[in-house]
Amino acid sequence: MNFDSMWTTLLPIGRDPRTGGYRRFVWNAAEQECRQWFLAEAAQRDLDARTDQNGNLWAWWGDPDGADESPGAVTGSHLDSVPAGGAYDGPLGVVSAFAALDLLRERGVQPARPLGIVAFADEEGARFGVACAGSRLLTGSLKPDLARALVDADGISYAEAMERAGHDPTRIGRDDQTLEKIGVFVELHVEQGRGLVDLDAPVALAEGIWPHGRWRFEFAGEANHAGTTRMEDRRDPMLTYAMTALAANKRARLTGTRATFGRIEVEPSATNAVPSRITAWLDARAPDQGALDQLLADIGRQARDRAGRDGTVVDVRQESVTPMVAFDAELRRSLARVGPTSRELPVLPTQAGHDAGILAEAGVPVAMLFVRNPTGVSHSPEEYAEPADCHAGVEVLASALEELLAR
Ligand code: HGY
Ligand code: MN
Ligand code: MN
Repeated sequence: MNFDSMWTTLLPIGRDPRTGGYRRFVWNAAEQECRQWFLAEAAQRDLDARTDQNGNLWAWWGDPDGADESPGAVTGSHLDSVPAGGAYDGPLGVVSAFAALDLLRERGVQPARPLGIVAFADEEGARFGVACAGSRLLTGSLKPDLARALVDADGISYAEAMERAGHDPTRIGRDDQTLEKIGVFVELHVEQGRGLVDLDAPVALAEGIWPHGRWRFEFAGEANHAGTTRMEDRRDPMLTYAMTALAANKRARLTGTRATFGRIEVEPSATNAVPSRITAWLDARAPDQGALDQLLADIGRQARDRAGRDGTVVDVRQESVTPMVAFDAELRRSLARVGPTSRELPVLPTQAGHDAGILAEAGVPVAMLFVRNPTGVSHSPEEYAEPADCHAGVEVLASALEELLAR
């Protein structure tokens, strides 16, 4: 299967040889090399390749602009990674998309509507903080002015980074012309847990995505000498942060939700100084909106209570949010039988965010396929899928597309 050769070409791009992790961030050199890879695969197959105004990559089999055409069946995922991310989260869906198209052509399928392959820009939001920026800009759920003003850790704005990569940042924003071409979207993704290991199955359909978001907590105190300042005279925001992180973990464990502080910045970050400020980012997720709101309210209250005792001040800002997503049940039912056996594909919920969720919010009928991950680990170089399972994923994706292309 062409899957293997494509996978081998993409694999070394942006990989840190020391850790095996990736740093493919939107508009950086590694991510642009991935874009070149995408365009080369599209060219090899004679597909109509385009970069839309928001930097999302498209490759079309058939004419998506044809007046008589039904809107396309679209598949794909993303090529960017989290810091030190794994190889599969995102790229598996894009490589599988090209491999599935090859399989459809081998099967002699004559599509009744165009087939689109997409690689959405900046799904992880690793560089500028907002997840799924490319698909959110496309649907209009991320406002262009807000996106342009986002800055990375080096103070480079989204607009500047995009311009340096040769794209016009003044044109970003809702793109109806592109949206209208998406009649249905199927995203294949590596599973980010052990659901399929437990079920002993290679591929599943997704049920929906938990509501989730990112919040920035600013803990402000007073910088002072680590030796001469008596313990009782300090206003140390590190303590407020530390207690908040513990409280968040406890609340999440007690309520069946998720709360993670995975990134903090310390000012001035000196070993012999009480810090003046801690900025900490909370990623929180829950099975329903009410539970997520309650979780945030509880963490915020505990942070403020502790700040009162520490003589510090807490400010909480939401940076991005994705409401509950339930994928199209009708579409799921119609794809349930495209699996490798006569059994229906199993159905799993997910706590991870995806561009598929953003399109579903915008009213596009969406389905997702998950491929078994034997380690159950994701957002880490430990993320994995066996070649045989990847091939099974391609087969299932091709069958799903075949069904959708006949409509
Ligand atoms: O963070 C997430 O849920 C996803 O993997 N982008
Ligand atoms: Mn991810
Ligand atoms: Mn992903």
